[in-house]
Amino acid sequence: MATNLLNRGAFIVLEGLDRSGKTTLAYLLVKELEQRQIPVEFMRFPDRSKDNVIGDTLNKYLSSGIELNPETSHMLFTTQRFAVKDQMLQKLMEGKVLIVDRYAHSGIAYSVAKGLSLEWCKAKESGLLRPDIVLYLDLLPSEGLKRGNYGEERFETVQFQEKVHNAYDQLLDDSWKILSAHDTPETLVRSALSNILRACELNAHKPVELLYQSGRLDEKSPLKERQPFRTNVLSSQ
Ligand code: 2DT
Ligand code: MG
Repeated sequence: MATNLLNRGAFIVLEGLDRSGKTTLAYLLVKELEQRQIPVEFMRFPDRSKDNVIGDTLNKYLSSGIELNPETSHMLFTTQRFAVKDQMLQKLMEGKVLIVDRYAHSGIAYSVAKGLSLEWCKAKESGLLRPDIVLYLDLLPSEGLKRGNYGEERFETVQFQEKVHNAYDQLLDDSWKILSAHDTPETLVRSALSNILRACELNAHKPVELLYQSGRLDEKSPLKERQPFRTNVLSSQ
């Protein structure tokens, strides 16, 4: 076991179709972890902040205010993730659990649903931090319709969500835990929490891996020694 690694936090991603309950579950999980005195931070992608140019552009795109071709929108979403990669690693190394509402898998699934190839999309996400767990909230595409405010945004049609659902299926790997979005919040929290606590224990002394790459971050060159990349323009965090 590596001895030069402090207890790092676990990197947890919540994924699923629109209206699958990711954000609600994320908030409940943060509360549960805080109650247990486990350091935790919540993040979400995309960051729609109007005070950064990419966030503002994506916000307009999602609410159908502007058009972008699929490659352009894909790369804007991806850029936001790379822009905070170092900050995310820093937080994990400080022992914080990261609860992240959507990540690279949304990026790939929604772009594949638009017709881009899986390989092209995966290549763009390669080199990001790899989540320890992806908690996937499995929702029938037709069920989303019955949940509140459906249809307000660009991708909220049953036909499109069906394509996203199929695309998510192609991303499943051993880091995924499938939860039924139809379960009660109490059941979801219980099951998600037990997965998270196990991941905290299992990964505390393991280096963070990289997504869709075989390499790992070099344990001998801690992030602290690296010059942080200036992300002020891209990120409000
Ligand atoms: P919400 O804010 O309701 O989660 O909607 N999306 C998201 C992409 O197309 N690519 C991405 O990389 C990410 C993170 C999914 C955000 C919408 O943006 C889509 C729904
Ligand atoms: Mg949405």
